[in-house]
Amino acid sequence: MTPRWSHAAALTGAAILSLGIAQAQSPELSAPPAIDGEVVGDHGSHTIRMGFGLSEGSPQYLSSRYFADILEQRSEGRLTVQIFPNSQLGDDVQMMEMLQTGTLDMTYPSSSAATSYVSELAVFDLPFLLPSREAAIEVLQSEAAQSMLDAFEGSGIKALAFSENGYRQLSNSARPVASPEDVAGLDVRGLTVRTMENPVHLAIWEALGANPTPMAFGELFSAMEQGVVDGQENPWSTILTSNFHEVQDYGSETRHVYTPFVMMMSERTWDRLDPEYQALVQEAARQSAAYEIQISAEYDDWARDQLEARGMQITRLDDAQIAAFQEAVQPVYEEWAPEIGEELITEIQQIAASVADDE
Ligand code: KDG
Repeated sequence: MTPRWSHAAALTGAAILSLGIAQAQSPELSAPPAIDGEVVGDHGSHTIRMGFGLSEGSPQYLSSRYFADILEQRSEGRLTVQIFPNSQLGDDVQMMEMLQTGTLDMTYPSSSAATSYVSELAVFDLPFLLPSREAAIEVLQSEAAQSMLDAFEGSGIKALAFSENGYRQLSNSARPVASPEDVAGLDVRGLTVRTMENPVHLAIWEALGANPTPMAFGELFSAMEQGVVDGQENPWSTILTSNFHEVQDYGSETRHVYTPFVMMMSERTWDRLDPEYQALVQEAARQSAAYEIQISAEYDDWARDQLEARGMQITRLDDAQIAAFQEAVQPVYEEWAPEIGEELITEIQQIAASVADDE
């Protein structure tokens, strides 16, 4: 049986105390797999600085710790990784630029933030494209996905692995949302929704009648707190680990987009590493991405239930309600499919359908 560990780091001590008996303190997450590869040769010492937007409690952070542990153990401490979460070093776009100039070694953005480097990544931004997590993971492990990672070559960025950001859900501070009409507002104004800085996401929320406002993730909490935006959309685990429920009373299980993360390194850093270190970095990235995907799935429903337990009113949508959202965002396909490439979309849909057929 896989060992399980109770992950208390997701919550501060104060938060744990304030939860009360009805709320579990942490999800039961699988422990990281044992680190068992050979120790690599001595090719000097390197400190690798890695920055990203999410917090210490997130599956992204926990799996990055595992990445750091693999490198450290298998290099006998010569390769160390310093992790800077919470957008401390910048937002996704800025950190990718820092990778290009060599002022940062690694970052871990949403694929949506990286479409200006590899336009094919925008396929993941299409709404309701990937019907199940199993289908999404099959796509992330496909040759088509590997070609997207390879396509970063020459950009100054070495893309190492895909992992799971997850199904994005709407949250807001204004009202319960069960339909596109609730987003648009009939007698009231449409919701102002923060989106990632990505044109397909803008198109989605325009099609739903919202006022989409692109913004960096690091600015989001205070923008919601100050009422600059009514809402945002992210996986439940991000909503919880970023404490968005403190400023968002309503959640809706829209699952409108499944976005991956891309673990990446500066090409300058990569080129400085001995080939044996490069192979270790690549292997550790794949292993930690697989672990991230596993614990992200474990985290997801737990996070939703936790949000509910902490007072967020969550609207679950039935098939007919989801279909209404799907219909409302149809114009996004009409506008963006030719840009992204009909062939690529069909290829991804076929990979996803092969999983649905197996089930
Ligand atoms: O660490 C990743 C975050 O910076 C960001 O990509 C999270 O999905 C995200 C968002 O909404 O910006």
